[in-house]
Amino acid sequence: MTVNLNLSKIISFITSRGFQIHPDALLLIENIRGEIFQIVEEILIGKRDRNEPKIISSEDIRNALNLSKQSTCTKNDNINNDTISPDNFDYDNRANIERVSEKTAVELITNNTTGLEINRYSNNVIYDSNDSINSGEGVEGYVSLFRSRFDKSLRILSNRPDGKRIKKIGNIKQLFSQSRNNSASNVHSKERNDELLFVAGLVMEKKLKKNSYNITIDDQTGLLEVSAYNDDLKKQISLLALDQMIMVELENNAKRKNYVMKNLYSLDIPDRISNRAHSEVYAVLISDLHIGSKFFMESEFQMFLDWLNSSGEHKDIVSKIKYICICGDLIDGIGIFPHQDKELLEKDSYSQMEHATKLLSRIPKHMKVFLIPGNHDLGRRALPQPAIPKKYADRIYSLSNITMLGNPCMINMDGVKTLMFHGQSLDDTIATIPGLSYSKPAEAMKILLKSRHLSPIYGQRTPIAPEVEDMMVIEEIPDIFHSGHVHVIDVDSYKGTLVVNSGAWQTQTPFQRAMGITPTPGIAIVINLSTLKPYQINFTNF
Ligand code: D5M
Ligand code: FE
Ligand code: ZN
Repeated sequence: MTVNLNLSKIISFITSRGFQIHPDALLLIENIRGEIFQIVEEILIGKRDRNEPKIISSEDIRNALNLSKQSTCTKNDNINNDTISPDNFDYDNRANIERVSEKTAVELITNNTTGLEINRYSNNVIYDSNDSINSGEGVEGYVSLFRSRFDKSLRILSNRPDGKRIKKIGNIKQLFSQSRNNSASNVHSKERNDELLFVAGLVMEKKLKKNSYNITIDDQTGLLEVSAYNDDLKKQISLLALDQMIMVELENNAKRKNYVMKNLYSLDIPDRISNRAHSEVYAVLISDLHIGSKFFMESEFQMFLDWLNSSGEHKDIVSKIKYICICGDLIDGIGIFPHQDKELLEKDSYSQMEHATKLLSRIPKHMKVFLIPGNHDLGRRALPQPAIPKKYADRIYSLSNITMLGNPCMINMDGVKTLMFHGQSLDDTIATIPGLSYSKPAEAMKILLKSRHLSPIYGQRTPIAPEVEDMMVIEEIPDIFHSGHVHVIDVDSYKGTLVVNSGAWQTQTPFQRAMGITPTPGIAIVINLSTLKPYQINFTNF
C-alpha cells in the first residue's frame, strides 16, 4: 500500500499513543473526508477506557463512523455475583438507552451514552429535562430519585476497568468480618489477601476527625464509614459534594478494625478532544437578563441587539452567528425574595414577559435561540425546571426562531454538544466546598462536571423535585457547559470541555452588594464553534 502524507501522519499519531492499526482500517480511513484525527482520538479514548487490545480494526472505524448497525452500548460480561453493575443491581426502573436507526453520513457523530446521532451541519435537542418530568410523591419520590442517581452513576462507573470490580457494601462487610475472624485465629483468607476492594456509593456524611477524614457512603445495600489518613486523600474528600457518587478502593488489611481508604475516585469526565463544527459558525452565550428589575441594563442589552442586527463592528463574526443560548433568568419575576418589589421597575410578571418578548423579537430570525428558565422565571422553581409554560409566554413560543427548553437540557449546535443549566446549585457548591468563590464560578462548574451531577447537594438552598428519574446526572459529556446564575463571567476549560458562565445584564443589586458579589454584567460570550475559541464582547463600553 502506498501511504500518502495524511495517512502517514495518522499512523504516527496512532503509534505515538502506543496503538497499532490494521491495514483494512487504513483503507477505510483513506476514503474519509471528515475530521479523521478526532474520530481516531475518540476510538483510542474508548479503547483505553474499556481496556481493550491496542489495535484499531476496520470495525472500530465503521462503528465510529456509524456505518455499523452494532450498538455502541456493550453489556458488561464477566461480572462476579457480588460485584455491582447497573445490570445486576436489582432495580427495575432503569433508564432506557435508546438508539436511533443508522444513517450513513460521515458527518454524523455518535452521542456516547444515548446513541443518538448528531448532525454536524445542523442543530437538534439532544435531551430536554422538560420532556421527562414525572414527579414522584414525598419520601417515595426521593427514594426513587436517589436510586436513579445511584443507578445512572454506576452505569458511568462501569465503563471504567476498575468499575467492574465494585462490590456491594453488604458483601464487603461480610468479607471483612470473616477475615477479621480468620486473622484472629491465624487462618489466612486467600480471597482477602490478593483482592482489590472497590465500593461505590453516594456520599452521606463527611466528618473531619483528629487524625482522619471520614466519609460515609450508601450503595443501597448498606452504609459504610471509611477513614482517610493521607493528606492527599483528605484534600480530595474536602472537594467532594455531599450526595455525589464516588468510588473508593479500600485497604485490604484484616488487622484494621475500621475501613481504610486507599484511593478515591470521582466519576469525572474523561480527558478528550471535544467535537467541533465543520464550518466557522458562532454561538452567543448569555444569561440573567432580569428584565423588569430596576437594575436591568436595558440600554446595554439594546446595544447588544443592535450589534446582532448590524454589519458594522465585528462584521466577520456577526454575519456567522448561528445560535444564541439564553441560560435562564429572562425576567426578574415577582416574589422571588422578600422585598423584591422595591427593586422592580415592572411590578407584574406579565408586563415583564411582554417587555422580554419585544426584546427577543429583535434577534435576527436566522439566528436560532435556545432559551431555558432560571429561578426568577415563571413556572416550577424546583429542579429540573420545565420550560417556561406556554400560558405565560405564548408570544415567545410564537417567535419562529426561539426554542423553549427545560433546565437542564443538552443541544447540538453544528456537532457541538452544549449542556445548558441555569446554575442554581452553584450557590450551595460555592458555600460548602473550600476554596471556591463567586468570583470564579467556572471552578464550581468544574466540581459539578467532576461529580457528573448538576446539583449533587440535597437539602440546602437548591430546591430539587422528587423525580422518578434523576435528570441532573451528567450522563452525556458536553463539549460546552453553559451556566449563569452567579452573574460573573468566567470561561475555563476542563478535560476538553469549554466551561462558560455567561454573567448577566443586571447591575449589582443591594443583596449582591451585601453578599460581596461583584457581578460583571453587560458582556456576551461568543464562541467560534469550529475551534471552540471564546470571545468576550463588552457592551458596557461599546
Ligand atoms: O442570583 C444571583 C446571585 O446572587 C446568585 O449567586 C444568588 C445570589 N442571590 C441574589 N439574591 C439572593 C437572595 N435574595 N438570597 C440568596 N441569594 C441571592 P439570581 O438568581 O439572579 O437572583
Ligand atoms: Fe440571575
Ligand atoms: Zn438565577
